[in-house]
Amino acid sequence: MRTQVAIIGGGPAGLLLSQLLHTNGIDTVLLERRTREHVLSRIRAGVLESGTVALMQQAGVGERVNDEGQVHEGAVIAAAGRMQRIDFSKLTGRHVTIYGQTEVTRDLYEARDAAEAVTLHECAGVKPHDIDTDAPYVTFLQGGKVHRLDCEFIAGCDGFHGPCRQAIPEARRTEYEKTYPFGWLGVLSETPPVASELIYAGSERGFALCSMRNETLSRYYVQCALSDSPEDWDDDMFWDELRRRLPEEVAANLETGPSVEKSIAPLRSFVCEPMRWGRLFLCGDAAHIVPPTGAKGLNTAASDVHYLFQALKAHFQNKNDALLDSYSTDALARIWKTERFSWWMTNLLHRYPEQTPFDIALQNAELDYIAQSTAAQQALAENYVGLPY
Ligand code: RFL
Ligand code: PHB
Repeated sequence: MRTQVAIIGGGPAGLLLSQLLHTNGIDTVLLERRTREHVLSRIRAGVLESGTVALMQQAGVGERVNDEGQVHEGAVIAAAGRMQRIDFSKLTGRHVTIYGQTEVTRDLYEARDAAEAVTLHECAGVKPHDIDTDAPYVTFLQGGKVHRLDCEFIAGCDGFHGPCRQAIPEARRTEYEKTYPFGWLGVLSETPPVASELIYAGSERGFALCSMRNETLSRYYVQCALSDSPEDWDDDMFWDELRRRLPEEVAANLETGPSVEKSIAPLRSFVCEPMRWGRLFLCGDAAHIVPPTGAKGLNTAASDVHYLFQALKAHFQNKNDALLDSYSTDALARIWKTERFSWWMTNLLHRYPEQTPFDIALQNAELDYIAQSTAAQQALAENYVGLPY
């Protein structure tokens, strides 16, 4: 088998890259470890930057997000006794769109079907070879047989646990990591959202987030211990804890119902440098992770896709490799700013086990500063709606 770009991983990064390349006449084969149903059932991100939506439009999958995505022109920070609305539109002239990652991946898989693009599911033992030569290839096991895919480039879109990052020699790779001493317990419920905009709440009992997917589907989170498992939390416990962390007037409006999904995600910041080795290019969670507080995971994967797509297009259409050569530097410059923002927002709103009264006073001072300073609100809004590519 031969293709121009072998894409490892069929999450949002791999699917979006493949579709963008396909619409520009560049051939790809996408290798995914899991079934399509499994990929489509993972409940993850819900907030899209306008740059992410623009990329979907460029890839020809913008119709449903345009029709069904909810435009949000602000969000609320509810902490230190006040509810502070951050007005994205007024402060930045921009907005975010509420549209689930499940829907993004569904739209992309449907576009692949329509384009008859090659997707191989349930590929085991996927391994990149000869990435530091002009003739890289990938081997994998599918249907009980070993296959070889020859290509010109490999895009490592295989998420945090995939094999691509490990293919960069350990001695030449630097990994920066910070783990947080808590996780997020998330619940999806078929109830109307408690408010029309997202509410990020900091409280003495810890962080909580009120989010949504549409008018009848809500997504809520509470900060939890890393040792907790979803079975430790029945639905009533979850709703009680969520109510306690919200301002009274919000809690009073909370409509509860049975959870349709419940999961715990640990919080982590992680960056791998460089993001390129020879003809292997890492993209998305394969190269970096952010804690979900700033809603940046999926959006950062999309910004990598933007840089890599432009670079591959310049190579194949104009024989110009300048953007391939600067890919790692260009992508990392934006990633580090997003890492900073996600870390900052996490620190602002969570309770830490070892937190001292001094630390808490600083959090309150910062929240007070945000409430009083348009410049501080603008900095938050500018990062939240997404920094330019
Ligand atoms: P993904 O989505 O992890 O996709 C990688 C794909 O690669 C496949 N794969 C392999 N394929 C072939 N061979 C192998 N050996 C492979 N190993 C792995 C996987 O099956 C998968 O299909 O990475 P990608 O495309 O970079 O997209 C990134 C986003 O998915 C991610 O940043 C966000 O979902 C992060 N994230 C969240 N971000 C937000 O902005 N808001 C959220 O609320 C939010 N919640 C979450 C999240 C990530 C989570 N994870 C990864 C545990 C909740 C969770 C639980
Ligand atoms: C979500 O809707 O799942 C969501 C929204 C905002 C975040 C994180 C997750 O910051």
